[in-house]
Amino acid sequence: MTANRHLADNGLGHHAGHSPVRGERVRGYAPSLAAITGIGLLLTGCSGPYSALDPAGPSASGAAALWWAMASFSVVTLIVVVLLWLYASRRQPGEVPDEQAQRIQNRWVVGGGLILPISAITLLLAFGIPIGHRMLPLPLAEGEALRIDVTARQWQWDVSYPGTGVRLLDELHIPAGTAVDLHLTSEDVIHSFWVPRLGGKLDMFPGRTNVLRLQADEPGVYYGQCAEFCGTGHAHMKFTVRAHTPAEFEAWLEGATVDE
Ligand SMILES: [Cu+2]
Repeated sequence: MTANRHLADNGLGHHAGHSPVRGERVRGYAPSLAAITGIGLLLTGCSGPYSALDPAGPSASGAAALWWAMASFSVVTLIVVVLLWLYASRRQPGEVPDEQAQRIQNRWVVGGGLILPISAITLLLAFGIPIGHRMLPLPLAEGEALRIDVTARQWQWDVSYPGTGVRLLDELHIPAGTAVDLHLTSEDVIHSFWVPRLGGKLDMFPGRTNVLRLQADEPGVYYGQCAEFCGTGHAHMKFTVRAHTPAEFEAWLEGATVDE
């Protein structure tokens, strides 16, 4: 009871007139400050130009939803395991007869070791596979996706628009609201194309072309980064994606097109 009162008194809303010694006060504040700092740090990680938890397109939205579902499930599982552990640590030996203890143990092995993981993986696949399909260049209900070729090299992104002669470095222009298929390859080592707010990452290999479908819901500027360590310049291997309205994009592409 005394300890509880000290905890309450020493929290952020501590009582005036109560004067705990300095050590107690610091110990009382520490958990609250740690919790506030932790929550603050967690929340700052949820937005920003490189946050996959601040999605701006269908592929990224699916990945973020799946992430939240997995994180929530993990937290619930952790809490349940900790509660069970506390319960087990407080039980007296011999409280339950051996035969009954064995039955309980078997139930936990079957439930926690078989039923829970099988259900979790089935759920993950049921939701994860359709979300993964949003990143694949599958046929569209209407028309075709815009194709953009991206070649990575240490430490640049070479971007070209087939049939237009348009070539850019470290910059992509795309129309918002429509699917774009990025044909990704590399000239030297393995790189990985990643625009966290628009979708998942995809590796880029020399001698092979992988196709990633992305879409920005709204016009705006998005940022990308190489997501596979590729040498000393890796950390600076960034690029910008500028999403325009379809009309603005057409105008930009026409203006940039080079007669060959
Ligand atoms: Cu890299």
